[in-house]
Amino acid sequence: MSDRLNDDALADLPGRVQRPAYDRRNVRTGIVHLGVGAFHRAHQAVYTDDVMAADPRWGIVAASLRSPDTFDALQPQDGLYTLSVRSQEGEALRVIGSISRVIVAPREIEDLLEVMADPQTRIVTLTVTEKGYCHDPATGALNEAHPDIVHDLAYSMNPKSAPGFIVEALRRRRMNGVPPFTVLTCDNLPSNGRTVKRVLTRFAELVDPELGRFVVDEVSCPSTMVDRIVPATSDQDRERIAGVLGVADAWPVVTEPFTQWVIEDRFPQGRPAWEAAGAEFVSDVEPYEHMKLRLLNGSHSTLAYLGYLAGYETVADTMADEAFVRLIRGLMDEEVTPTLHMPPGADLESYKSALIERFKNPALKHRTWQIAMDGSQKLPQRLLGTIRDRLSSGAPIGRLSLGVAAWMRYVTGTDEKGAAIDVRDPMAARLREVADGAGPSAEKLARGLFAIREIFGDDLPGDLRFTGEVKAYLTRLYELGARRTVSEFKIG
Ligand code: CS2
Repeated sequence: MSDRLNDDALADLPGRVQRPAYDRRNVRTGIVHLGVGAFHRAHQAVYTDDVMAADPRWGIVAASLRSPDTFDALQPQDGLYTLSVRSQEGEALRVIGSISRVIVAPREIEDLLEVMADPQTRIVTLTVTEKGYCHDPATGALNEAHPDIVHDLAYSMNPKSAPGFIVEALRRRRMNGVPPFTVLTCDNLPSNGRTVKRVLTRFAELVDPELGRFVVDEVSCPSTMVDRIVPATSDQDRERIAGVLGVADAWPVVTEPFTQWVIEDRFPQGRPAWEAAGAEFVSDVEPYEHMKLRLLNGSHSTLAYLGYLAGYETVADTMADEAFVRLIRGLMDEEVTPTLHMPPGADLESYKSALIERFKNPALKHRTWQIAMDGSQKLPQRLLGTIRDRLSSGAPIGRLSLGVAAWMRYVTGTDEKGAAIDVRDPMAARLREVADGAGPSAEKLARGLFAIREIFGDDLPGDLRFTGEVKAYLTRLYELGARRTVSEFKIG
């Protein structure tokens, strides 16, 4: 018997571990996924696994656009991995079988393009994180100076980026008379379907104006709202899970019980019946997207920067401090909720209370440092859009501004005790330069960062109420530290 999770090991797993309810040999490929990180494996791959018994046409070929790590872990496991759902009540384990093959894009470019161009592939899903769209976060337009885009436009048959792969595969399909696949983005971007369509259209136009028209007219890019908290897997998780399985799983994923997926129902080539697994199909995702990005992710980023600076390792540790709970509840109730326009029947009160409980889940070790990553790509849709709405109606922005100030304090790269912060961000070098130039001056730091228009746009740096509040809170963060700033928080 194998000492590793794989098809042969399934039959001998202990009874408490749920396993695929279908014969994996009958599964065909209907979906290609780009960006096979933990989030995809704890979310879309699970919804798909749920419907596979009823409809085996939707197996997933999943590609890593960069590192071979996921391939190395899952290839010896026949694509199988364990989903661990953790809460205070305990842990439920389930083996997911919907991923039939993992491809490492940089070394198997042609294989990936081939499967994307195959008529059986009807949907290309994406979780490539915010920065993977190679767009300008403030405007949502393709960043034509992005090194991967410059490369992919010059060598369009050998792409590196997600837009490069998708457009080349669409070009091949068009040439072969195969209808385009539906492009389903599952990243936390505002109007994510519209954003990916804008980026793909521009990229295609630059390759060939006719291809650009084809993308505009023929390619469906429904928007989605995706939600499930999935912290990075730790070695402790691996050990604990292997202990139960009786075999090793090199890369299980650990998540919470909550999961939500709201999708616009525009799939000209068909789709799995994901509604049978709990997904919600609607005609317009935008209100849900705003709700989630602004309430969940806006709070998450605020907690991550302030919590990290206050010395808290995880979100749950941060939320064990009542002052942070008060701040976040105030942020949601007073500053975000008035900007949301929900359809009748949506219950924001329960949603927000559930969010507080989800953030408090002590069984999840979601590091503040992990969420703090890539702030330059996240701030616009998580905090700045809300701030713009509030400014235009003259409403208070205190807690939102504190969130932005905490990000500024964080990206200086030095914490409150003088230790280095490992700031991960595609703009890290530029942020560092501003911070170094500013020295200990809050005023200079704020001014330098506001000038980055890819983040703050052309409008916010000129809004004195906004810049004044952020500077005031940044000064407090320097003087009092994050913990006291939060516990003594008052508006203005
Ligand atoms: C988090 C998200 O890392 C982050 O930036 O805010 O990944 C968050 O956990 C998910 O969006 C929850 O659905």
